Amino acid sequence: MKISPLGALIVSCGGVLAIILWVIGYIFLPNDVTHRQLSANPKIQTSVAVTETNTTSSTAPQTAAWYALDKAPKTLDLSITSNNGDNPMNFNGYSKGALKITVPVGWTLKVTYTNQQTTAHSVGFVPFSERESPNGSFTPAFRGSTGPADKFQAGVPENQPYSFSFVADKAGQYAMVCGIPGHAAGGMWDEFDVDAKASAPTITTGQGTVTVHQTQS
Ligand SMILES: [Cu+2]
Repeated sequence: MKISPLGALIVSCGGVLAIILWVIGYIFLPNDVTHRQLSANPKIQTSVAVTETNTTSSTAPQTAAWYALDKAPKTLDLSITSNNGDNPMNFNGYSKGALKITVPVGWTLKVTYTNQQTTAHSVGFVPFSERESPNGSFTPAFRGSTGPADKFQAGVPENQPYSFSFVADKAGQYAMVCGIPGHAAGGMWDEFDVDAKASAPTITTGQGTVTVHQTQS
């Protein structure tokens, strides 16, 4: 096969041009395109640092507790649940005064109530003398302390939480009751105290008294 001089010239020029372009690219393109300086590139991560999460330590804060200080001052968050325990007439598993929640006078309570049972229930804060009221006639102990009237009186169905808040502005002994007629009398009540001398909220059960320090996360 005969090679034409013109063809040889074009191929030669093409080769020279390619070499020139490669040199220009090598010098002027940024490092992350050419990877010519391996030491200037980030090292490939070959191991993952393990961060200690401390979830099982006995000193870990009890973030799952149903009570916590709110971010707002002098405010206690309560997550009250009527669970599917042996006794359906319960608040967080406690009934007939087995639980006592105490707050200093003037504190605000932010209450979220969840009923986990198929039977309707509710929660409200009433005078201690009404803790076993048989007919469901209750008086709010504080302004707004029985929450929405319809929910308190008729109860709420399973897993439809509702919230309300009130200011515990008068010292004394009170009760947390279910508003459904017969339920409080059947044991669905626990104690709520407003203490003029207390400096922090406390939760008292058969296991002792816990001072609430943990802020809601
Ligand atoms: Cu009830």
